[in-house]
Amino acid sequence: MTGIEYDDFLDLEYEPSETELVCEFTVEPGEGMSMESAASRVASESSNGTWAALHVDEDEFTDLGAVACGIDGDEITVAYPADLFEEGSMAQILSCIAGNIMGMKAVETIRLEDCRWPETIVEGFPGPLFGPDVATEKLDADDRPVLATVPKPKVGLSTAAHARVGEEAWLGGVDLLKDDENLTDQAFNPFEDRLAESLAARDRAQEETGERKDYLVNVTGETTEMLERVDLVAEHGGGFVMVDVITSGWSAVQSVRERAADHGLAIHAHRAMHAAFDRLEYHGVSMRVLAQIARLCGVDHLHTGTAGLGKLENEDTPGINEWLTSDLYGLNPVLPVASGGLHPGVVDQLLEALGTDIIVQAGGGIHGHPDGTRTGARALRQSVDASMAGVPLEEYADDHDELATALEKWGAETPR
Ligand code: RUB
Ligand code: CA
Repeated sequence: MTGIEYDDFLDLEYEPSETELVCEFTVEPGEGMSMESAASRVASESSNGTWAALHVDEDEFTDLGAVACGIDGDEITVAYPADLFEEGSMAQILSCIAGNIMGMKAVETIRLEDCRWPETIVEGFPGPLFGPDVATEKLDADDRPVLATVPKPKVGLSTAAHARVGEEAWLGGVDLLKDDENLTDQAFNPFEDRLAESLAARDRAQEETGERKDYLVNVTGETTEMLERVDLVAEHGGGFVMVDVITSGWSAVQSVRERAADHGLAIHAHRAMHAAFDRLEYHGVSMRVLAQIARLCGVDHLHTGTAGLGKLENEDTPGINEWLTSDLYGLNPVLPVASGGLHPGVVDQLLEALGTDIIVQAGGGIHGHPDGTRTGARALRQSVDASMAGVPLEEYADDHDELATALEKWGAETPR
């Protein structure tokens, strides 16, 4: 018989092996609890322990206990044996490393900050089908950032108005039209009508500009419904689907990844609700970890913020983007999306901060242009061209009126 108690899970001498999943947490222990006890309880509750001491027969038991192996100020390190995890199930992994421990009284607060994923776990996941290759495989963006827009107002436009806004933006120079997170299949703009009309507009815009264009249609819904929508996108000749990955859940994302691959579709991941997990610095799950999960599950594009240049709070956009494109046992990289309050006047700063291997996505920053959507799209494209050529925006605006008007309206300010 071997005993399992909450305090058995601490070993500060322990060196995690290459095959273990290693997680970093920020922890504030519960009242009257030492950091050592809190760390041990985190390792226990997230693997095979519970509050009561247990006794098991070793012949009938595989020891899958995690080890709290590091404490550094308010940070703890926990190593998990790979056999604790079911192959290819993100839901199961998260039920361990971000499950009960998020609410246990032994900690006042706890935030999962970072993971080191071993090859054994990574192998169980597909990763992105395309990633940054969409720029050349599905679009004509080559070395410049891919440009995208989301029609605003984000809900309420009729199907015809939505497609018309998209067509104007494509004609002005953006590559991708994107639905917003809360536009799915509502009465004012039904999914299949929108899909058909928007793709017809895309075809006209491609014909007129000679550039490949595409549509990020939001397939988010109940999982079976979502898979049917993925099929419809393929039937109608679309090249991408968009999914609200946090609100849909990772199992649904995994199902979409499988179905999208059957059709050769790329997945654009919107992250609405991520801030419920990552906005607080002392509790929840970091955006960095959410991004890691998204890459494993196989999205091609992921919103990671604007390095503080937009309307929303951002956690370490450059660091997250670097992780998304770093080497991970041969898994394809993810193309990061900068979005939320962007306009032509901040594009030079954005590319300076994040490089050019990104999607630059602007809604209000295009449709709010005083001369309308097509002109707004031109202005955005001009700001990218100027930045790529190393020409200051003000100077480029001397002979580019669309950009000049945008700069007059918004300057280089970060909106709130
Ligand atoms: C863009 C917009 C998107 C956000 C999501 O509109 O609201 O939903 O980019 O945020 P606009 P994030 O360009 O008018 O601000 O990309 O940070 O997840
Ligand atoms: Ca590129």
